[in-house]
Amino acid sequence: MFINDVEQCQWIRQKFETPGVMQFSSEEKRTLLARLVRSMRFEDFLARKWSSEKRFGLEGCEVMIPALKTIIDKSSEMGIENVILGMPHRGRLNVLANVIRKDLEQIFCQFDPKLEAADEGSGDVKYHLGMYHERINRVTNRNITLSLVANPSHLEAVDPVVQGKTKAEQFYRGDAQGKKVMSILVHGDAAFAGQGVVYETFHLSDLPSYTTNGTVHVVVNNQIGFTTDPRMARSSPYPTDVARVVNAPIFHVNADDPEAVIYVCSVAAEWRNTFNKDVVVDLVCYRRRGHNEMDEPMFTQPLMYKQIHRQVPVLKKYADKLIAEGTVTLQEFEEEIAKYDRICEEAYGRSKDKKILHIKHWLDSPWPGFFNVDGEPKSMTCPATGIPEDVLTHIGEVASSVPVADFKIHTGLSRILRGRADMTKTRTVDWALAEYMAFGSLLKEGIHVRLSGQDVERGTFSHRHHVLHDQEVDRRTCVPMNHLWPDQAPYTVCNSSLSEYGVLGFELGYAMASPNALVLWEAQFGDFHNTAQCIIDQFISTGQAKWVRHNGIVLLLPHGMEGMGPEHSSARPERFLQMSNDDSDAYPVFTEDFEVSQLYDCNWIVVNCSTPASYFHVLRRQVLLPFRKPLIIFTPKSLLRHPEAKSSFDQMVSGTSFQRVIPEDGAATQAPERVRRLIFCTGKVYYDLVKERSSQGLEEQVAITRLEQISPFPFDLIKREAEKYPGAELVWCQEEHKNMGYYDYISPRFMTILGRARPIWYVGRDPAAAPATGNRNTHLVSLKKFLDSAFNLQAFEGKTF
Ligand SMILES: Cc1ncc(C[n+]2csc(CCOP(=O)(O)OP(=O)(O)O)c2C)c(N)n1
Ligand SMILES: [Mg+2]
Repeated sequence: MFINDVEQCQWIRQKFETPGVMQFSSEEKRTLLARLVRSMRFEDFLARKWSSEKRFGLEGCEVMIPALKTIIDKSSEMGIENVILGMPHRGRLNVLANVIRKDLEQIFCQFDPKLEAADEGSGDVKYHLGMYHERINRVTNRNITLSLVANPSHLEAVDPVVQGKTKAEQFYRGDAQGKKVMSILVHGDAAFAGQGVVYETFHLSDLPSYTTNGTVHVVVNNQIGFTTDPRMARSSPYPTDVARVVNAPIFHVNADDPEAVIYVCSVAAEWRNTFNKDVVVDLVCYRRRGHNEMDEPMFTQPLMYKQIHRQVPVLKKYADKLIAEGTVTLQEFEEEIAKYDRICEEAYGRSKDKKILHIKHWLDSPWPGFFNVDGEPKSMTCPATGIPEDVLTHIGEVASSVPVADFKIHTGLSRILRGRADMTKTRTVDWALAEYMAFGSLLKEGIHVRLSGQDVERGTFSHRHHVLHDQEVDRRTCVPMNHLWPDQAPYTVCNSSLSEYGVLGFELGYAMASPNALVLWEAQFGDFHNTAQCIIDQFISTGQAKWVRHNGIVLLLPHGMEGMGPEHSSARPERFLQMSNDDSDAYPVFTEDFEVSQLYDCNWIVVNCSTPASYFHVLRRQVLLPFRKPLIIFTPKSLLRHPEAKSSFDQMVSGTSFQRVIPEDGAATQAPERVRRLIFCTGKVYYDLVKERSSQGLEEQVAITRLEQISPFPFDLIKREAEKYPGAELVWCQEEHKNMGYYDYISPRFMTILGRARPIWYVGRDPAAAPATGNRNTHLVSLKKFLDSAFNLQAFEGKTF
């Protein structure tokens, strides 16, 4: 035990060291036996019917089912109404059947190889799917909602997702103490010890904006193998090490002693309810079969498995005990078994009638009212994202003020606020103010906004300042965004722990809970997202395809080549674009709702805004769309303070909306037929290009058009732009290296939309291994070199494509 709080230690001591604490009524013992019967006979049934199928059975740790049910019963008794579970493969089908109570035929039909998938994405294997179920808890007779969050193979990746969803459910219910909503995380012993995200998740448990007020963790610890020596249970090393690091109590219990297991589980639930802290129950068990049912464990562990095969199953042991002490008769026990076997057989019969697999039956987070009854968006339009001028002005005024009395802010900050006041008066915004306008206006419309990440309150680049700190009173803070309107939705801005994997997973889970929120995660610098790659690959890019679950999470990834070295430069746009599912070779049909239907069909949206107004609109569009898609935004660094990177209120007022493409609007448009070159670009390089064009006096010969939305690709608008300048050479210019950035993504799409009749020439940095040089001079030389090529009108003469 690694608890240094005396009260907590005494509490635990009293629970375990008081003589005779572990007393059960015969009713409780019979319930335990019945639950063990279900647990064991479920696995037996699957083994009999589908002997050559993987199911990751629970044999050896059948007690996990009564263990989880005890935690739920006890928590329900203490007032919990909603339990969110995350768990890996081991025993998952059994948990679905016997804890969550998924219909058995729904589970059994998944074993039918002929089951046809409804057209709802690419799906997932049966032991990854999620589930949501509202029912009456039989023991407490109270309503309880149980959900099991869908997860990928990647062990433990679901942990922070479950925590985020739990936090959100608590938040929306005003359950600040976690008395109504809680999470349970089940772990394998090896994954629990080895996967760093376990630690990242535990670490969030003590941070105010991330705590779920305690989680009960259950470890299925089959690592130590089979032993009859009870001391082995105490020497199980791995979970203990993890618990030591995270300072949570860990209760080891022998899984062959069902009464001890359920006692420990009820103590764990009580601990959580009493102290609002995490707790670990380590079920020390063995694994009767191989890793999966197709594995032969005797290949590698012959002696251990000889012993395991001699081990009497826990159900038989416990039944013998209860029969011997007279709590049940042999006949009652056999009837209990026969009853459950019959239930399984009948469900099996019904499962054969199922011909179609609907993944939506396995949805873990339904959003009632958001879609129509068929689960489709209610419309295929997106309202204009502009807002009335007085709303902009009001937000600007609050953003430049200190809305509480006697609050002394830093003089440097006063200067920043004065700057915001001036911008508001002159009807302009910079990046930070545009973000304020987007968040503030959504809050007005009842949309909860949550921004999380390292140092997001101030902003990595010290531009945001969403939390004001009193310079004279320690820890006195003020969030002006929460002082906009009396009946606004709440704004949460929170500095996270120094984690990407855990925190991004958490925010994704938070965004799962409700569609009526804007949930954003900001990376300190864009490249740090790669330590959260598993969340991006396994959940964000693929989540909807696998689990029919929409998610509107926004990733803010600071990006830009500014001579800062190989890191802190690139948010790796190429990676996101490579995972975008819009077809590069299919010439689209330009229907009236092309823009929105393209968004509906894609797996995520990738944008790189060049103006504050663009950023404002895309944030608002994210919530106004009639469906949810993850949004990846490459955000600027130097543009945060660039004098040209400002937008007028005119670009944000009612009637305006997000422009996927911002066409050239200067001198070149006067006589487009005379334009020699049309440069397409995205993001910050636009400002370098405009400056260079002006210094070379090429405004009439060269047009510059910006892609604000890169994916899904704005085929329609690109076509229009290219046609506007029939005599122009088309160039794609990017500041990233050729094998990075956007080029590989945009190039085939340009070819498709241009019918391969005109080339799109590349201008940018040469291919490279590292995303940016560490040498400032090399950076500037390569910048000059590609800007020269961009305006060298002879550069591609005579070249073929
Ligand atoms: C991140 C990750 N790495 C590797 C694997 C492959 N893998 C699947 S199960 C497993 C063993 C898990 O052991 P444990 O956590 O003890 O669970 P058990 O199967 O013993 O219940 C491994 C390595 C995986 N699924 N995820
Ligand atoms: Mg294991």
